[in-house]
Amino acid sequence: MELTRRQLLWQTSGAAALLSTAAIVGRSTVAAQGAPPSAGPFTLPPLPFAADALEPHLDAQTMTIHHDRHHAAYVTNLNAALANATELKTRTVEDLVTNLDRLPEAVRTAVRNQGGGHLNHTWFWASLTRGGGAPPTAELARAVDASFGDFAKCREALAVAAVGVFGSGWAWLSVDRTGKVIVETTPNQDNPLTRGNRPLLGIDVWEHAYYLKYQNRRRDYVDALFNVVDWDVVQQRFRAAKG
Ligand code: MN3
Repeated sequence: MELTRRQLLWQTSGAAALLSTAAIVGRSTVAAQGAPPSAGPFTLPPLPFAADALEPHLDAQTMTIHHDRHHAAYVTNLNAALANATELKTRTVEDLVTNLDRLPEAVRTAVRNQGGGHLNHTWFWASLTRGGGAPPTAELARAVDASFGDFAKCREALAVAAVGVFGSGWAWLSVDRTGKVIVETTPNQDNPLTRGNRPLLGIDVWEHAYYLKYQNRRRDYVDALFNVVDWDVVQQRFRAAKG
């Protein structure tokens, strides 16, 4: 389990991503968990913690449904969409989402929605941990201060962006093309990689992520989520994005 977690840390790095993405989306991790074989090349990675590990902030029932049904559906649908696209099935989902505009039109929307859903959720689970992590330090802290003033203002900007997403989507802490740390939002299951940015932390604001416990109180969910963010993981992603 620890190995899985460490592999997940590195998903946004260049060379490291190429090495680890197979494990993230992959056969070996799931096989080790005894999961049933998937019909396609993409498989559902197990949650890197117990479903109740993030209680009381994120409840076990929401986590179970979110992972076992919603994330699983993105994987199933992605495999179905690419069933006849032999040349695409060998690529990583990160690569597919990054190069969306170069994909055949017949599969582009499916990769955007289902591939994006698979990728976004894989990263999401990996950025959460029981009890949360210490605030950013070192180079990430300096970059956050440079962009937002301080960490509290950064968190507030991210929360405000998350609350402001109309309908379903994500709020992100990302690194833009110039290396600056920014807050951005994407609709549906779009990912900043498609814009050329590097995501550090995504906040899922689809209602399936919070409605059972928080109903329409999205801000309460976002504030609670900050209690279980693993900022060490965010920092690792920042280093990889800058590297
Ligand atoms: Mn979700």
